Amino acid sequence: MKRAILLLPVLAGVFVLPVFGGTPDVKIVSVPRSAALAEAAVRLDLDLLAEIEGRVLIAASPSDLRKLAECGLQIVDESVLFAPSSSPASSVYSFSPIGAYHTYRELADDLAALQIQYPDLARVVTIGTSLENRPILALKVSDNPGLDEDEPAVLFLGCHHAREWISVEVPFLFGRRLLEQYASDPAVRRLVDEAEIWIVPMVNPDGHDYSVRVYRYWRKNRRAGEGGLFGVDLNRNYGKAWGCDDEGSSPDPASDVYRGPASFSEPETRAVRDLILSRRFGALISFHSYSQLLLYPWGYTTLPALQESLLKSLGTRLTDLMRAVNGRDYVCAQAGAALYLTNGDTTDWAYAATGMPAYTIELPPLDILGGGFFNREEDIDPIFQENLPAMLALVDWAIAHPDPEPDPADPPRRSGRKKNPPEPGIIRR
Ligand code: 0X9
Ligand code: CA
Ligand code: ZN
Repeated sequence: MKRAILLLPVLAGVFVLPVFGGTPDVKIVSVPRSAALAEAAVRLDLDLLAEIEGRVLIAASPSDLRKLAECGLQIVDESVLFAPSSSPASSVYSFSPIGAYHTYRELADDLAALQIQYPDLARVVTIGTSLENRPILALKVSDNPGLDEDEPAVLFLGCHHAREWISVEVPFLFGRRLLEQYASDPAVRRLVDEAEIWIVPMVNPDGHDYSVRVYRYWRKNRRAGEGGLFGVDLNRNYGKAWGCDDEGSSPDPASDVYRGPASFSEPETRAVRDLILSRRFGALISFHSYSQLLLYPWGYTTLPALQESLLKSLGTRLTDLMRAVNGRDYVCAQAGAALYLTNGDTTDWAYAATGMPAYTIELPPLDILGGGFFNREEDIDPIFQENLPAMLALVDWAIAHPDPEPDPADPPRRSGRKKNPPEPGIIRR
């Protein structure tokens, strides 16, 4: 999956963002890795994006290109490889720079419009502010949305990773769907009445914006670090087993899985943490792409969680529902055992802190041959449709199982219970 693509961001520098879309000013070029390039990168403050098979990808302005040429470096224009995905059929009718996908601005506008259209059911809440000062927006869907009703809450997150554009759309469409169906569908009405449904479609707005404007494969946030290295992997920055080894995350700021200098060093992860600790959350899905998986804790170890059997049986029910819609197969498995180890990921922390079932869904496609991070615009709706019954079922489950108990091995919610000793048998570095 994604990490197999081996995009290893290297040195990056400050540069002025170009205009949207076709990036008329900035080209993505590649140059062979060499001492001359390393020297030029520092001197010219180049925005180095990644290294693939000995070639370094650079987001280069016209003046960068001139200077690179003056250095005698062999430049290959790779821009076409990184063009935003769009299908002419739908984009022709849309003025959006990325077609049916939401930019941050479009998302903010569409969420605001939902609140205006459904004032009795929807609130847009700013749960924090990104590094580049974008409000991190949540849509709260509930009866009496202006009140804290002390109902079980369920959380749907999208876009920890900038390039996973489809992961914005599924939670957004879920919110819209609940609002549209409330009046006519008694099942939806019951869920919205009895729970608070929280949706944060774009946890990483800065990274997403960078992926839209400059470099489609950007993954991390846009933290500027020492030596011009950019980005913390937000899905390695949470506080459960953070940095417990260098396999599940990296201490190297150049890495695509850089965990940051401390747990919750990033405002984006703090925003999610503070939301989760602010009320009674009973279940969570964090959407990513791609691979068609539904993963449950732990991710930091191959050992099972205390609630393994619940996490697995509920997860399997969800994947059964998903498969039934379009026949597309999603595999349910423990994250650390089935995929690869991660530490500091969202769902490990959320499960540890609250005891709620917390799932990562890796949306389609199955693999790079199916398009990798590039889902066609026409696939957005079918992908949403096949996730919808599972999302509804999880809300239903949370209503029936209020107030999860934290794993006794794990930290308590802010409001209450005492900290217990670490889980036996797990060696932490
Ligand atoms: O590596 C990640 O953060 C997630 N995959 S992605 O390709 N979207 O980046 C997977 C996180 C799930 N947790 C574990 N595998 N432990
Ligand atoms: Ca409610
Ligand atoms: Zn991801």
